[in-house]
Amino acid sequence: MGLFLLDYGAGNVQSLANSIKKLGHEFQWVTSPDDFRKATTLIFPGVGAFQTAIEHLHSRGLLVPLREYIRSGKPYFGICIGMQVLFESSTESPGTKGLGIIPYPVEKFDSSDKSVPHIGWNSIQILDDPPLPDNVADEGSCYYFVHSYRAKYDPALHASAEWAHSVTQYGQELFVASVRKDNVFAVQFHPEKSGPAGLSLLSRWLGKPEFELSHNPYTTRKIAQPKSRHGLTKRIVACMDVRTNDQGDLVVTKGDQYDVREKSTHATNTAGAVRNLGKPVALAARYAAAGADELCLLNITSFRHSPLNDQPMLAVVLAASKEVFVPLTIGGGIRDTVDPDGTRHTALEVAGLYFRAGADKVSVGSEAVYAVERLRANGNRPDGTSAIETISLVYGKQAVVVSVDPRRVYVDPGYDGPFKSEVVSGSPGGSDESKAWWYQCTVSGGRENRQLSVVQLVRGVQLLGAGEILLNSIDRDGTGAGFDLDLINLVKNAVQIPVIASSGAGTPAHFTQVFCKTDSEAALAAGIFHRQEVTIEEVKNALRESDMNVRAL
Ligand code: 1PR
Repeated sequence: MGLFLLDYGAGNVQSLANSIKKLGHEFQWVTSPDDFRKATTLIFPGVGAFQTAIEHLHSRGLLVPLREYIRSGKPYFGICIGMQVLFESSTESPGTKGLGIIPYPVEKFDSSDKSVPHIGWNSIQILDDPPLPDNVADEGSCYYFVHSYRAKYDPALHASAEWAHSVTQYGQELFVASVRKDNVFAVQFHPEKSGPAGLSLLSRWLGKPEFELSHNPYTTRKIAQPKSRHGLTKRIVACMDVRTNDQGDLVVTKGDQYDVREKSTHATNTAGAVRNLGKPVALAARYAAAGADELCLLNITSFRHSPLNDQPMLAVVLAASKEVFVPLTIGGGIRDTVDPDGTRHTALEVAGLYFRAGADKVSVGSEAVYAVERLRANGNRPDGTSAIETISLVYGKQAVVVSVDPRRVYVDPGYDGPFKSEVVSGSPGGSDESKAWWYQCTVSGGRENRQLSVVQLVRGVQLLGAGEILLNSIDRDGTGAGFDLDLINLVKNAVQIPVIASSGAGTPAHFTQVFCKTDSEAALAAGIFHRQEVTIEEVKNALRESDMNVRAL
């Protein structure tokens, strides 16, 4: 069939292209309005901002032909932004009109009872009644969502009842997870990032004859009601710190409190060498196959290189995105850079390169600290120039993670310094009993301390438009002593965006503990997975035993 993919110029479409190739289908990219006439089947994927998507389509003369294509009755499959553009408008960008095929607006999630964006693996409830025997989506599976805006499910509203094919619950809100009517099928989640369940959905849709894709058998739809608890699962993230070793090979390494060099010689003479725990792409594929809900690749020596010349890391992302169909966050060096020949690149260009290579989110580290320092010097008024602001404007805030590297600063009980309101005291009976401390931000992988607290940082980056916090702890990194629960609670109480707890995991029980004692949405580990001391399945089994939602493979 004449399958075309529409790339509106922002957002990661590479993953979808890779998954379609993996499923053995050929496709062409839409490059001109004329391609809509040639297309017999069209997929419009995309993560990003509503306004950017509409403006790109408009400026390339694709908006009207896209509407005509959909109205012509030929099969259309929209993903995320490809679903949202079908609606009349989005409160993400008041004044920007959508295609208006579904006559009601997309609006922001209510953040009063939950973190926004909605990020992670959630279940769907299919509304076809009676169920179709060969529905492309699968009610027993979890799919990966990443969005701040959603079409509310409101069965009293005719258009909602008519279009909503499945719903998902986040907090107490039910929203439209997929729409299906005549030739249109569109999903709010990302099948290309939803592991085997997502590939199966794509495969089933692509495997249907065009006639069937254009003419859905009539079904009535049941009315969904919110349940007592939503289906969003706790995410388990595997993190790979990547750098070149002394032989010039790109390896996954792992520090103890950020020191990645071997200490003891033991049998081999390796003292001082960069710890080598494997090859990045091979490890990424292994973790995805083992059930990791998300992968994180951090280029930990980026501050010494220009990322645009850092071809090995880009090559890693390109190769990993061909093998891995779960979300991929790339960090290290996301900032304005200058090539050795003097060519300047903005952080937005750097991020764009990684998104096009296959990253779903970028993680900003040192640059986020500098941006918040500037923000505070400017009376907490964002000026639109920081990496966080420019990237989130184009790709959406859900694509911007801020990686935080805090370190404890112990103080006397009577401490009266500038961070006194953020001082944490050790709990009675704990190893830190009788101690008090605050958390200081660092840059360049912990090498330099800044006069900024972790609370000031996370509040600042939320204001600038970050979508998620990756919360490391230099004190706990590589220790296996468990997550720093005081730090995680401090940060969770300071922001409304999701938080990934990181550093210190040593046992499956540490994951249960972090989800029982804090509201973090995800937990990340590195060392225990690299050294194969604990498997991802063991972690998930421990969470299941504590009655927590986790994604099955
Ligand atoms: O400043 O934007 O270029 O980003 C640099 C990135 O590299 C930051 O995300 C920073 O956290 C990371 N980084 C820099 N140096 C190191 C290092 O280890 N020497 N790694 C480093 C940070 C911490 C976590 C680790 C968890 C879990 N690594 O990534 O995976 O602590 O470890 P564990 O489970 O073994 O305890 P920029």
